[in-house]
Amino acid sequence: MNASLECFQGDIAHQPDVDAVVNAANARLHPGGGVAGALHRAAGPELDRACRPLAPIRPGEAVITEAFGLPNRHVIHCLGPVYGVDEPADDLLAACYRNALTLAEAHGIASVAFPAISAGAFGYPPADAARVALATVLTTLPDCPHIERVRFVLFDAESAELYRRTLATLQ
Ligand code: AR6
Repeated sequence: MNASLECFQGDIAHQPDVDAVVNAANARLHPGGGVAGALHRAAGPELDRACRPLAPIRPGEAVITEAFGLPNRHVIHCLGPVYGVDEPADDLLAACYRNALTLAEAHGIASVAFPAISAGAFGYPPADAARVALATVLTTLPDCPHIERVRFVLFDAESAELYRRTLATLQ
């Protein structure tokens, strides 16, 4: 794999040096809270309008829009599993990362930033979410030759450290 994989603390709505940011969306692709709220606030109402014809989406699915007021070219919207409800959880979470990268590759996108999908309001245990996310990105990247850089953007320092430690165990 030639692509770089990095884990930083930060805000997914402030990643000006990546082509696409990934949204931890809800099924209706509404603004909502958490990652979705931050991205929709920064993108402006045009993002909500662009999302409407694409909704609803199913757990594991990914769809793509323009990024409007965000400093990126695209937003890739993924619906993660609600932990304890949507099963099998690991497979559905893995499908989010795989489908997002496949969509990015099909659009010639070179750099993608992911949040910790499902690890907030959807209740996924953080360590399990980190393991599934990183392992899936590592196994999918060899099939995505256009993608040069993948960044995980974690909201707090502890989560960023968890992702760096987990990545070290997988490489
Ligand atoms: N930048 C980076 N990470 C963030 C940010 C941010 N601006 N905001 C939150 N996080 P969540 P989910 C972290 O709840 O679990 C929404 O209401 C957060 O600390 O955004 O997939 C939607 O509308 C957590 O670690 O996504 C859906 O209904 C992770 O990002 C639902 O929540 C994901 O938290 C989706 O739930």
